[in-house]
Amino acid sequence: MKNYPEILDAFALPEGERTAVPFGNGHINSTFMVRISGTEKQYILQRINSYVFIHPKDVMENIQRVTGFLRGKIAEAGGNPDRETITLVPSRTGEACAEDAEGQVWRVMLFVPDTFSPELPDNLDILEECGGAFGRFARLLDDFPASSLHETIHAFHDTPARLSQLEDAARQDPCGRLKDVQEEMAFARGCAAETRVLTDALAAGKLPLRVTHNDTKVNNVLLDRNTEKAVCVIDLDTVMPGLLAYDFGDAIRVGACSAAEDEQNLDLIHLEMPKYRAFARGFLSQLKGMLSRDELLSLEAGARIMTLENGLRFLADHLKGDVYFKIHRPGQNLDRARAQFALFRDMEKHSEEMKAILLELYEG
Ligand code: ADP
Ligand code: GN1
Ligand code: MG
Repeated sequence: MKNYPEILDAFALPEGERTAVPFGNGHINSTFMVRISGTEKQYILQRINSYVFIHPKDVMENIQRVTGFLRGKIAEAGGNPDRETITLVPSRTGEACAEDAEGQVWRVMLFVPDTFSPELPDNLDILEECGGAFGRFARLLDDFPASSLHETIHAFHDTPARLSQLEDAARQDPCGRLKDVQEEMAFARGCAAETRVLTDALAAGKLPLRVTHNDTKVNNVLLDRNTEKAVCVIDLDTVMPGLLAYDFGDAIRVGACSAAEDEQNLDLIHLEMPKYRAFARGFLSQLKGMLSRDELLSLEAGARIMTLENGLRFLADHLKGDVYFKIHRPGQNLDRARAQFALFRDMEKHSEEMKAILLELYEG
């Protein structure tokens, strides 16, 4: 009996005894940390979630192109590309991924050693580092041709479409859960106008499409265990054309919240302005001279809209029977939805203050 998934043998790895243990807290992929006797190096093995990513080869092509580009920029700046971006380990046949007997697609990357990914950081320096990491990511990819990337999940941050998907889930109500979420459904429907803020601005040509990460939870940044400085942005499956507001907003949703994403006591949930400021300072420090006034102020809308959007997505998944986001207890996606809606309501109260901080940090 092997103590690792068989597919590991398909990759160009050193010989030796292998062990793989489940790793990390992602909601989407299945992640293992791999050790091989006789070598210091460690690896990350991941099974790409085929329900979420229906074209995994497109995902891998995007990651190869984007990390290839980043490696060049990092090397030019005198950095270490093996540490500052993801390094894929090819399969024995030279592919970026390998398929198992069930048709599931797997990949292997270098494990970035001596790092940690922050879950709910209270430390403002860590938040500023996370902001800096995602800001740097946007800056380094500023001259990458965004429209040449695959759209790995169609309409990923199309918030009005997310509301429609929630309505579809409610109409089908496959698990009979709709009757218990009437209040949340009413709240979601009341936010229809709000869902259109970013999509309307994009359609009106007010905001540029960039290469964005699109899944900027702070646990998708690795920080150095000793210095607590940002090292690397990971989880590149959703890198595709998008708005900078998505990346800023989704990070604020998690990083500047007073409580966990699935907090059940809604009284504990609010936006923490010092955390917001710290993340924004790091983010904007990397983007000097790149942003118009409209794009700068869109970041505030991004925080609210990404929070609302995740609420819509969690609620839809609760209705569908938890088919998309991994859950660790029954009702967790409903808790996540309620928490996002509570945070969204609190963010609305801080809207003007959020904008003032952006202006002060960028233009002040
Ligand atoms: P998911 O899409 O499921 O969130 P991630 O790619 O974010 O998957 O990986 C899950 C976790 O595994 C991360 O939060 C991080 O802790 C860890 N991880 C992933 N890739 C690496 C890596 N190359 N080096 C070190 N840790 C990693
Ligand atoms: C998922 O993969 P992970 O856990 O970093 C999701 C994000 C959500 C997030 C909510 C591909 O992120 O969009 O915002 O969960 N990723 C995908 O926690 O759907
Ligand atoms: Mg992740």
